[in-house]
Amino acid sequence: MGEENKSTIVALSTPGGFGGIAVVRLSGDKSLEIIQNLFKSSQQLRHRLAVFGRLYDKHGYIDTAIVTCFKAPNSYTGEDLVEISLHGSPFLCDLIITACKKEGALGAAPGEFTQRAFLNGKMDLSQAEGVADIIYSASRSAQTASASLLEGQVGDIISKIKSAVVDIVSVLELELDFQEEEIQITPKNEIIKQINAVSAKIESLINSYNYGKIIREGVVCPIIGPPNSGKSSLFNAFLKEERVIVSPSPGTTRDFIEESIRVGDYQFRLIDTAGIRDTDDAVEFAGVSKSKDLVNKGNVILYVVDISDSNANVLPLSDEISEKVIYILNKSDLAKPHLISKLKKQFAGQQHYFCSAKYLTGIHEITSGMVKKIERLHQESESVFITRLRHKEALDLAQKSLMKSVDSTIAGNPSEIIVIDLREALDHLDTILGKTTNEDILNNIFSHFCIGK
Ligand SMILES: Nc1nc2c(ncn2[C@@H]2O[C@H](COP(=O)(O)OP(=O)(O)OP(=O)(O)O)[C@@H](O)[C@H]2O)c(=O)[nH]1
Ligand SMILES: [Mg+2]
Repeated sequence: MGEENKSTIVALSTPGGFGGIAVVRLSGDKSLEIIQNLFKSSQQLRHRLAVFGRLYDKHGYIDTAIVTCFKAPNSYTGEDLVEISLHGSPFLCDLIITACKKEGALGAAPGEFTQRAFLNGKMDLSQAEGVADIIYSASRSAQTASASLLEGQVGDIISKIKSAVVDIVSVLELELDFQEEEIQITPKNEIIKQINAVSAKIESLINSYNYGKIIREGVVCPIIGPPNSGKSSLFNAFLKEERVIVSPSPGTTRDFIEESIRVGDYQFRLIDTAGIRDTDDAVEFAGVSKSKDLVNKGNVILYVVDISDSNANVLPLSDEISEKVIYILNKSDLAKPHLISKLKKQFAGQQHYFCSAKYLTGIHEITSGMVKKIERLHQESESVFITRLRHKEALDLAQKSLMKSVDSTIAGNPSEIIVIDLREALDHLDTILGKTTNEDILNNIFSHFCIGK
């Protein structure tokens, strides 16, 4: 895009509400003209210079403000852009936004500033997604991952993978051009080897999503166990111990209560569940479908056992789930000493902690253990990893196309046929960068931004 006379947009870029400062942003061809009609200062407005002055609408004085102008193309959006910092009052912000609209600006849609930055070539689509992610990041690990996305590290890796594919395509197309002449043809084995090398890189990025998803969305951490074992008490104990960062997750109706805590570099989404029936029957356990779903979805599962009950037993779990489980041997304040030593032996092979959720002992050890479990996953992962499902899906499709091209090469198909699949792989990789992404997907991505970003 970037055509002239595109609309000029305005929005509050800071959260609504009262605060020390609020920032209203204008972007588009008329930004400078609009601010000049509303702002009076003894100093001239100049590119990148913060200028102090006073804001007026046609009814009179509004507020003092610092106005910074950025001339196209050297601005966030690539267009003329103005940032107005005024006192953080919803009423004052409304006045100045209304005044900008009267001067011809339109209210910005969610993410429209960043969408314009993308359309004007200031960033690729993966970087734009990084902007949204860094705003919503709620832990050090999420911040680090989104900063890497925003800085273009994911985009760089995708570009490198793309150029490796382009190299293979070039070799095959060169052969096409010189078909009539005697030129050295690259052996099919060599082509297959090169495609497989690219495919291995894609595969490891796809695998990194396991960890990346946890980082971006938080570690899903259901608290399960028989009725009355102390799950809710443990849930409350965590919330007292660690700072709560998010209230119940939005949108979904569920019987489970979810709260997030931050431990170390990670955000854990603790989910208090209803007690699972006391049964030896693993199948019956699995039949409780909601709990089952949650257990399957869980990244770290806290299994609470009431050790004041000397008959308490633990349900058998599949290997896949066992790997994610931490046993919480609760009510240690009531447990008989001989039982504790028996339990230590019984749980020797599994990650477990003794605690009293009621008297808040052993809680810190549990949270450290939860972090340890996640860090193990991290070590298995790439240094740059993908955090967004959209990227994983595009990589999956690219991978499929590469595999098709290998099959095609093995089948002895001519170069022009092999190249079709390779080009398809390139298209899928391009959707990550936003080069061949359709309008609906773009709108969907930017609609998840806040207004003013
Ligand atoms: N002495 C002692 N009592 C505890 C401890 N943890 C929980 N309790 C008590 O055990 C009872 C059940 O605790 P909850 O936290 O409600 O147990 P729950 O697993 O959430 O129970 P359901 O939701 O019914 O499945 C309550 O009376 C708690 O006060 C503990 O560490 N020590
Ligand atoms: Mg409960």
